Amino acid sequence: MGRLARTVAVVTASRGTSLRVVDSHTAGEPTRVVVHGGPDLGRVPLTAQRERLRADHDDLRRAVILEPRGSDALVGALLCQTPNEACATGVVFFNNVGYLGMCGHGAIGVAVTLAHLGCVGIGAMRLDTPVGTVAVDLTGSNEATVENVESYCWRRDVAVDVDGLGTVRGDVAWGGNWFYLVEQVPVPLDLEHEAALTDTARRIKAALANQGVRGADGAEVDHIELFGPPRADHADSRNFVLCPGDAYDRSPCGTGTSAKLACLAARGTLAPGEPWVQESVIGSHFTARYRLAGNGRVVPSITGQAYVCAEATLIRHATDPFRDGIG
Ligand code: PYC
Repeated sequence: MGRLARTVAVVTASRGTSLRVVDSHTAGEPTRVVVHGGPDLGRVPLTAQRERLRADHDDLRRAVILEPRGSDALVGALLCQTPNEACATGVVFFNNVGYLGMCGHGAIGVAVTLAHLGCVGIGAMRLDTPVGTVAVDLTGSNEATVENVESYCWRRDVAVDVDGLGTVRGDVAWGGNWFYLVEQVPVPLDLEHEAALTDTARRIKAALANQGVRGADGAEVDHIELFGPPRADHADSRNFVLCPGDAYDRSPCGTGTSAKLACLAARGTLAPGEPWVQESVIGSHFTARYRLAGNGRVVPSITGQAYVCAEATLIRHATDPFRDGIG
């Protein structure tokens, strides 16, 4: 090793831990893929890896997502081993407050990132996640279709009394995360009303929790999805999705769009194979379709575009009081 390289190695080692990340955005929603420096979680099922990450390495999530290295809007994706030979990689998604089941925009971001790194080519791959394997078809260096986990409408027209809003009705559905989907909201779905939309969604979420509305197996309904008419002629609907941790999804939300398809299928208003164009609150789009799973559930496919926007080394200096993020 030359003198300069030796000096660099010593300086780097004295800094503490570093993580290699690749940032992308999918329809405006950021994904930060941790490609090097994460913990070895073992070659065990992804549910167990997620629990190990949560129990023993939550500092990684905090360092990657929270300020001063990240932001509340970020979704992190830790690439990990998978016992499933059919999968290109395992992936655990996380955000500013915890861990996600699946993440549709994130899966598109991971596929585009893997291609950017030269790890995969254009074509089909599978990703292993804590809620099941998903198939990803990378159709170009910036476009992919994710065939998500089976999705279903769990309860239709569930009424809750919401502070300041009165009675609100919505469906509870699974799309890889739990959603409450509301068709009629008194606030326009525009960015200039972001604060009011966030407040509305937070009140609805609190009402669900207080009034005992939960998903299957008592799961918390932690994503709120509000719908309104689209702006673009080619779109079918516009949404605003509040994620756990109170950041709104800049994309139309892949798991939220999956939940929407499940509800449309349950109501008989969208046929298998028919396209559904979901617009986000920032005006970006996903095109979605479903096929029937044969058990009353649907298998959604979500197509979207992602762009790599940064490659970086996150440095967590040993003496940095905010090496694990702020908060
Ligand atoms: O695209 O599924 C999604 C998602 C979940 C949370 C943020 N984005």
